Amino acid sequence: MSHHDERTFVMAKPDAVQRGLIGEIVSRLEGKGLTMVGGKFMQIDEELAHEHYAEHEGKPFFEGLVEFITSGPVFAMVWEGADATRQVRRLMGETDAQEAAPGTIRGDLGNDLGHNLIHGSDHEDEGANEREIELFFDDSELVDWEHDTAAWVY
Ligand code: RTP
Ligand code: MG
Repeated sequence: MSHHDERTFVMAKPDAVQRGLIGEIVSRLEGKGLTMVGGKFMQIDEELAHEHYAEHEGKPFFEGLVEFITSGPVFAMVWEGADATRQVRRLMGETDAQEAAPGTIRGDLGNDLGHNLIHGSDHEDEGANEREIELFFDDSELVDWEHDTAAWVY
């Protein structure tokens, strides 16, 4: 990992998997020049869902959120690049897919607030990226590599 790079946790949610949009999501992050350093197709269990969304425990939408995220397989990923956490959030768009701007993943392809295709670590929550990466991946599952290209790949 080069010194200016950051890693962030990303997930294609169950709706993205069901709709065949894993490739599209990966494509958009690749297209931006970010680098995938980890990825696994998996089923999230109740316990992992509670841990991952712990910040929302007790909120009225929490149980529905857990039910959704455990409803089918997801594709969990780690992406690397300069300012990667914030860059991914920009590509994702707003939480409510009905309000998200066209051009963003949620704005172009997402259905609504609950079905918004993609998760990315919150760049406003200090350390959330590292915490989430640790929750989903062992170090041995992450690959240290660099695009053998010029500076525009960040
Ligand atoms: P995520 O964590 O899934 O990447 O989404 P986010 O940061 O954009 O949004 P966040 O506030 O962390 O909320 C997590 C997920 O909970 C659902 N949600 N429902 N008022 C509601 O009913 C409500 N608010 C949030 C969304 O599906 C959101 O992705
Ligand atoms: Mg969030």
